[in-house]
Amino acid sequence: MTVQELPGAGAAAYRPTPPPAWRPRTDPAPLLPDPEPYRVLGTDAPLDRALMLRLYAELIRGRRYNAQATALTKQGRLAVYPSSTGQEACEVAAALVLQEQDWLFPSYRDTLAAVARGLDPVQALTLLRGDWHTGYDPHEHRIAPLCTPLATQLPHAVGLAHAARLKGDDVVALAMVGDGGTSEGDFHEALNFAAVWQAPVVFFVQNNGFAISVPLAKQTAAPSLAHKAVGYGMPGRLVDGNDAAAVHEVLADAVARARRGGGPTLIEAVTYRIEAHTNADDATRYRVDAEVEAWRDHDPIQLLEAELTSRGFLDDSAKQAAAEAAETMAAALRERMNADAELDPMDLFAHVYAEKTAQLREQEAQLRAELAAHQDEDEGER
Ligand SMILES: Cc1ncc(C[n+]2csc(CCOP(=O)(O)OP(=O)(O)O)c2C)c(N)n1
Ligand SMILES: [Mg+2]
Repeated sequence: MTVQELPGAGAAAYRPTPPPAWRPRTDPAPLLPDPEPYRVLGTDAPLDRALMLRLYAELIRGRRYNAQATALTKQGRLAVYPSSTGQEACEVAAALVLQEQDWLFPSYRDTLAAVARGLDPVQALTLLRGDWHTGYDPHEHRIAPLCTPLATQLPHAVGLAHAARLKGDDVVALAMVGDGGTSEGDFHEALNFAAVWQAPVVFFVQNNGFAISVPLAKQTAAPSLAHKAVGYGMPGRLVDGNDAAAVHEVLADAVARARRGGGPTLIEAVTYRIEAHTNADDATRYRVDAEVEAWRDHDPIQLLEAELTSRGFLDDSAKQAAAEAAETMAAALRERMNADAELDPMDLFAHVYAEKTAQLREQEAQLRAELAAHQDEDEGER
């Protein structure tokens, strides 16, 4: 039975609109991204001095945090670290544009965004150390767990934002995802639901050029990732992801739009992953040094520092204060990460299911028996 044959539908039966009357439901023109990534630094746009200095201090701290976390992997204190070196402008701006009641939905690459939002740097690394599932209470800072399965954080963000709107709560969700994550079904589903529901969500894609070894050209044939927005009926924005002032402005506009009921936005920040995918990856196998060096000349810290210095916003003492604060953070992180965590291996089985499956119970019993046997051996040796 087709829709037209529905019993009782009568004169009101559905009929496809005949072609001459067809019009786009939404004018696509305002949804289209700028032809070039939006930039602020290097233009004569006015800059908010206090905001720029805050961004600068956070970028310095963020770069130091990335370096320290990477060093901890080499010392065996951290299992794995996906560095956001070179992407700090995106990480920091994402944290700064949100209000306290808003939610951040980060991916595994975005520990820095979580830290810039106020999460304890050690708690942010708990998962990557292999100690515990998330390592922090998501509700405390309104930061969803750092998400490893690509793009699955996006439908979660939409669900939370939509639910908040139905309840009348003033909440915006900002969901971060990589260029590779845009090829996942979850990306499509999240954007479609968000646009249909006009949910207060901002989708923030950090296009850092690669999904592990897969370059963007093999990932998509779209004119840009921002163009994908048009297919769902939301605006797409393209921004220079290494221009902290521009990223902050574009994200802040999208968050404000979502907050006033204007619906979702898709933002593509064009940036570059300076380090390998993680410490477990060898990037020299799939890209040349010259490319990395070219991006180093477009470094987010250098761009902001040069601009703020030329505008007379930044002097040597402010630079020194930022560097010292970053060193203090790194020293504390080192010290705390060097302490052995006290872990109970049986915790592996807690919080996986509300009711443990038979297989999980069996594994739990097996581990308990093995641990008891080891304990007996240890006591026998004494
Ligand atoms: C659903 C799923 N498929 C595959 C993977 C394995 N994987 C981990 S990271 C990654 C690349 C993701 O690249 P991108 O989205 O560009 O993020 P980036 O690492 O560059 O920040 C892949 C394929 C995964 N984590 N989840
Ligand atoms: Mg990527």
